[in-house]
Amino acid sequence: SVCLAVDIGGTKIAAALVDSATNHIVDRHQIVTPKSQHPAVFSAALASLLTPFIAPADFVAIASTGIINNGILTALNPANLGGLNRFELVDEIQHITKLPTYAMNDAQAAAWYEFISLTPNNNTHNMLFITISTGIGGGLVLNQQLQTGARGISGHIGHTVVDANGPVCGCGRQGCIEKVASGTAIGELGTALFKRPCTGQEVYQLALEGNSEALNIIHSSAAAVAELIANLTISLDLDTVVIGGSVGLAPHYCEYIQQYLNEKPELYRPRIIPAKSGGDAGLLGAAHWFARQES
Ligand code: BMX
Ligand code: ZN
Repeated sequence: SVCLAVDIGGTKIAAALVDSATNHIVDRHQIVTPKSQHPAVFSAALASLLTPFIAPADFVAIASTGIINNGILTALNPANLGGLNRFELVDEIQHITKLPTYAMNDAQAAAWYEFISLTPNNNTHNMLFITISTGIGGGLVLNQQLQTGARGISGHIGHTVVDANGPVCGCGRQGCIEKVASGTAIGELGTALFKRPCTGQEVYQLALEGNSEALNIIHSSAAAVAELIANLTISLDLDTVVIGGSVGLAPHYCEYIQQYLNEKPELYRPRIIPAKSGGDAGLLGAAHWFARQES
């Protein structure tokens, strides 16, 4: 069968046709995520992106930012979506495509794909996937089973607190790692430091060019992620952590995480590997996960 896979992130929305037999992407297109709190704006953008892909598809598999429960997207951090905090994702896309439609969280989908992409007969039992991008997302595979959670919440590690006195996150909590270490946070810290509007990408570029203040921002982000990995490893007995997202896969970022972990006792240091499927893990993970329900 052919899957129309959709990946809805805080920065971009990608759509692709995936051949379920081979797990290969045959056609792909992406747009910038509309930043509006009005669901109608979101629906219109999805309709124009998806329409050209409908004819060859048998079903739709969505990986989306936000908590996905019973087909409804609830933003934990509405700031990531221009203030949009509730969207009838499955109903809207079913209405557009007239196809059977399924949805799950983006990081959970990517976690699943990265897990099944590990070499066969591996010894991986407990794996965490972390995406450091617009936000910080996560997906947990425990006892080789993806955890989606009874309410869809499992894996939302971006909202664990790393600085009790830190800035208030869009989720309402103070000092979440997403608020201090995500791509958005890196941009905000750069904006405050250089006293001009900066994106996370610009700050990263400056760090790569040797600007020491920008490099400090990147290092604090990687150090916070390393601390989170150590905490989750000792809670969940993680053996493998896969790093993804535009920041997570940027030059040297994984090495920085590894450096900070190396300072900790051995029990706190799982195997750290960069995501194999880069920006396509969400699309491929949702396609694979829901192909099982279709057949
Ligand atoms: C946020 C949260 C997660 C998501 C993560 C990464 C929202 C809208 N999203 O923590 O559900 O997995 O961001 O999302 O609350 P991305 O857009 O950065 O890929
Ligand atoms: Zn938060």
